Amino acid sequence: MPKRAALPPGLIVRTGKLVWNTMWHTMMSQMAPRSKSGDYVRPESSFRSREIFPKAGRYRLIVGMSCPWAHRTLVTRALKGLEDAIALTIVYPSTDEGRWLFDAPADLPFADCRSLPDFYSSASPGYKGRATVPVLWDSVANTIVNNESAEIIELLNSEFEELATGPDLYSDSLKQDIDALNQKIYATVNNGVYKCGFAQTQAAYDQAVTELFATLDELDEILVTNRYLCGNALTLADVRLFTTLIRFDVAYHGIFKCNRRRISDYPQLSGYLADIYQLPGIAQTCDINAVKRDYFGNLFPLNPGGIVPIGPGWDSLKQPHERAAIARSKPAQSKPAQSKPA
Ligand SMILES: N[C@@H](CCC(=O)N[C@@H](CS)C(=O)NCC(=O)O)C(=O)O
Repeated sequence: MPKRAALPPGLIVRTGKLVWNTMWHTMMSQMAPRSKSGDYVRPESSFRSREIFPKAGRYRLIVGMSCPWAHRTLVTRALKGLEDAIALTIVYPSTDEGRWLFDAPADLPFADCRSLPDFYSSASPGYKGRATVPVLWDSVANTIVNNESAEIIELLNSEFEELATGPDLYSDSLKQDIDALNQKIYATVNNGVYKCGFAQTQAAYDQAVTELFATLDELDEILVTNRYLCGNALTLADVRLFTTLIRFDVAYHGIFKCNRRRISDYPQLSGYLADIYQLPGIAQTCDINAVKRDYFGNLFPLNPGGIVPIGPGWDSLKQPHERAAIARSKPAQSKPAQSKPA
């Protein structure tokens, strides 16, 4: 048989790059809208009501277990002791449709909804935005109350007082400190990890990764003297940081290239993470298999082979930590970070 002439390697590489880059940028802009300079820009949430009629069984949270924004609401629900008062529906990502799917929609009003986008359109006909988790659903008014995690956790903290057993996580005396920290942590850490992972230019990645680790370094410093970010009491600022930190070594370090250091390399942040993980009810809100499966298995443009890496696990979070000693030995100090624009 005559041998067929091999294609020149240069041609294969150039064609492969052209096809892949075109596909990659198209898929990335679907998954992660970006600015002209290639920075990831998270879309605004659409449902922003703050009207709550606190009654056990009236409200339901819809969450995906891998999502750090939804996880904030689960952690707050647990810290406030609202598990029995506020129901839960878990959705799962479809592997090839880029949307959340219901496993058993029967406990929701639109029983024929298979996916979260269907649910959003049934709840709000004509809705054109993204169908994101978390969702706070009002089963009496049959409406989506709010789909912005930052606001849902404030509502869970303050509007369910008659039903809640947990402490105030956003007290008036700490509000200013909490807000200042939140602003910086949102821009550079919570959303910062996504800015690293979804960057479409080297410059956008370089900036995001530099800001991310600058903030982590600063937070580690604060935690030398403070058990929690604002002192000895846990607040919503900790809730918001926790759900990013717990995914960091397992997912963001690899898939989002946040790899200057791991959280387990930070002397304070590592113990702080274990401290919060070990608080009553919190470990039950954490699902490492969902985190690995969804980040590595479902963000196709970032991991086309879908291979899920073996490590690391969360065993270190179950080990004893010394954080309580900080509260005993030192007066609480609040050191709000200087806020910078995103
Ligand atoms: N601003 C929202 C963001 C929530 C968000 O981006 N959730 C992601 C999962 S981690 C989602 O549901 N994405 C589906 C989509 O964008 O279509 C919040 O904090 O509540």
